[in-house]
Amino acid sequence: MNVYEGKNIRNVGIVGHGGSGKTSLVSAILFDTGATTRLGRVEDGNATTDYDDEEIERKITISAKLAFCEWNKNKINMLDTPGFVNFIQEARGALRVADAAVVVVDAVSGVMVQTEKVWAYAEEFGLARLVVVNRLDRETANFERSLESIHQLLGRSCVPVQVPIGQEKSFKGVVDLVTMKAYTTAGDGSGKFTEGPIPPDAEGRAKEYRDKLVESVAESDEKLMEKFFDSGTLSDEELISGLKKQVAEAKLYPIVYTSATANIGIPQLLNAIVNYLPDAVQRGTVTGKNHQGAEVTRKIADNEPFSAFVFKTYSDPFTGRVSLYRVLSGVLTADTHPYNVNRSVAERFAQVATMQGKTLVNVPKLHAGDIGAVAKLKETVTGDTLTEKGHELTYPSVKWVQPVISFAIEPKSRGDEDKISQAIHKLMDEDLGLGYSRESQTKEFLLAGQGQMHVELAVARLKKRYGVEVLLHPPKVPYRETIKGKADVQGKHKKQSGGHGQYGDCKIRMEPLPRGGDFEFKNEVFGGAIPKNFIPAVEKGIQESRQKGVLAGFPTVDFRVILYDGSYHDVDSSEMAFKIAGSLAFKKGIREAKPILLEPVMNVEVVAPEEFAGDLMGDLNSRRGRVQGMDVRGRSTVIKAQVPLAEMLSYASDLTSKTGARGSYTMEFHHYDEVPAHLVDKIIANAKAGGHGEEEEEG
Ligand SMILES: Nc1nc2c(ncn2[C@@H]2O[C@H](COP(=O)(O)OP(=O)(O)OP(=O)(O)O)[C@@H](O)[C@H]2O)c(=O)[nH]1
Ligand SMILES: [Mg+2]
Repeated sequence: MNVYEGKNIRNVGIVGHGGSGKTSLVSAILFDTGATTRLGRVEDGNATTDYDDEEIERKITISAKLAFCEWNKNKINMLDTPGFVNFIQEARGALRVADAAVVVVDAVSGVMVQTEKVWAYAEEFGLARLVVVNRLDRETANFERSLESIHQLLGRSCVPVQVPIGQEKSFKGVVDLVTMKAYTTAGDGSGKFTEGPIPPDAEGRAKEYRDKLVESVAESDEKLMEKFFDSGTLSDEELISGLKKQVAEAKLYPIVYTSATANIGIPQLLNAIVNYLPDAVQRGTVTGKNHQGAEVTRKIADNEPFSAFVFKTYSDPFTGRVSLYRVLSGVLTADTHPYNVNRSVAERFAQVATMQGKTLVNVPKLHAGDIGAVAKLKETVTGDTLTEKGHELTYPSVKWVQPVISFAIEPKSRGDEDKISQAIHKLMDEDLGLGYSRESQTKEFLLAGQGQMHVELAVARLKKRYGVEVLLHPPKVPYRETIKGKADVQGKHKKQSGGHGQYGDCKIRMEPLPRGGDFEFKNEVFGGAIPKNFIPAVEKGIQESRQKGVLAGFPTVDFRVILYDGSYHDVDSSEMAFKIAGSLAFKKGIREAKPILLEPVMNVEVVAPEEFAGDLMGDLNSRRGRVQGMDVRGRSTVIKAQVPLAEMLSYASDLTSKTGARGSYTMEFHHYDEVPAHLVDKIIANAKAGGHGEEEEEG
């Protein structure tokens, strides 16, 4: 393995919708550049970057992986990322450290939901982008249609720098619109190709798109524009340098065409990466913070003190704990003594290395801009900064989105709670999209993640790695109780037989508040019927008892209490006695005021290919959902609906099986609504069986 300086390194995040062929492209690249001797295949479980058991079993990428190749005296670091919605945050994490995004689009289905999402991530980080239209060998793959979808959803700044020669079964190469030469593959999967004149059947299209390319490049630069108007064209040098500049500035996004599994167009893709995408030092500087929290910039250069950002740590069955980092300044050698600024500890590097899929590859040194790997660091976790001692700074960690779905977990064997919590926290160190908490109302432990598969995977890993087994339950729905009518009641607590007695007496009115009104307490006692110092005790009694409603033990909300009268005893009255009186009045009053159950209703947005729209709307209706609208986004349909949470608990897996994993959804809380009468008894019975229900009455 040669050593490369930053100007000869490209760091690319390979991102795109699930199944567009990212992992297969990495395999083809590694094979064509001689890094592997066999073309790895996702199907056969031997793709270099899909090596985890769970990935091989599911045939999808679950976490971002590093691989690298050497091409035309440059090194390309590739971060292969997942496209499946549950793991899409991994793509964002990878783009955080990449200099460019290679956005893979399926030639058959065009731009899909996750394509748009990763595009937005690249936008957020201001990254250069190269669009790869892959799977062009497939039936119904189509050059024009895929371009239309790209233009419609990613914008008109995406411009072909190639046109394909043939498509579907007859796809056999590409015409480069800069050199205006044809690159035709041998057709045996070897990746070998011949350079030659443009075949007659591709000539018309090549000329048309060459003109469009020249125009696009000229349009975005004043000087080139002038030249273009004067002479009607640009020289090849002007075209290349103009293109390069505008790609680096994220103003133009070149499009290339491939088939990963048939190994077509791969060397030309590599040329595009090396020729057009920015190198590892091109952005010049990075910004971090010093000990005082002030911003400091550091040059991405070899002659600066060493610093690196750890963008991922994970446990690997082969090497143990692995940390991936990007060297942002200085040169890392065996003599460097890295210091973890976030944890304030020195870390010992067992090796200077990089990662080829699951294999650690030692290198003599890593220059500023390069990406490396190290095994078995003791303290370092994702998001930490390593520097030379005396030159400390921290780089901003990437923020992960909140989990979207949570499940109640229960240890299989009692007494495992502590072990489970420790193991979960270890998982969370490497997976920032997980969450763990205790629900205060139901007292359940909740494991939260980006989707059902994400949470199930975490449970599988708990067992495999840490030997702890948990049962996964859907979380309990946080129902509420409220009243529909009014009440006027008395709560009297009196015990005056022998010794010090107890006496508290209050009269209250109750009335409903609008949804979201929670609770109000009004004091209208006149003339000292209840002494002032006991009035807060009445309110406290009501506050405490409303936490467990009278129907099924859910918190009671959206009502007002007006305390208007009562009586007291000079000796026997106490705060405690008035608290109990308040609680008695509450329970009596609620029963009189027509108590009802409320359930959370969610805003749900489902995205799926249009052929599923009818079926999915019917399904949402059968879940008591109210469909509020339908939209078309590319070739996908977006359905918006409001659905009770109780009906959505198994939606993730139902949607996957209904759409063959091509649908996805998001869901967030919207409002509480009354539970329909025919469901009330069942919910009350369930709640009581599950330990909810009324408490013993005091006093
Ligand atoms: N015909 C054809 N099939 C392809 C091509 N590229 C990938 N595939 C197949 O498409 C499927 C998905 O490919 P992957 O490489 O796993 O896709 P991915 O983008 O890595 O998927 P995720 O990791 O789940 O996001 C596999 O069955 C591949 O064999 C291609 O160019 N042509
Ligand atoms: Mg993959």
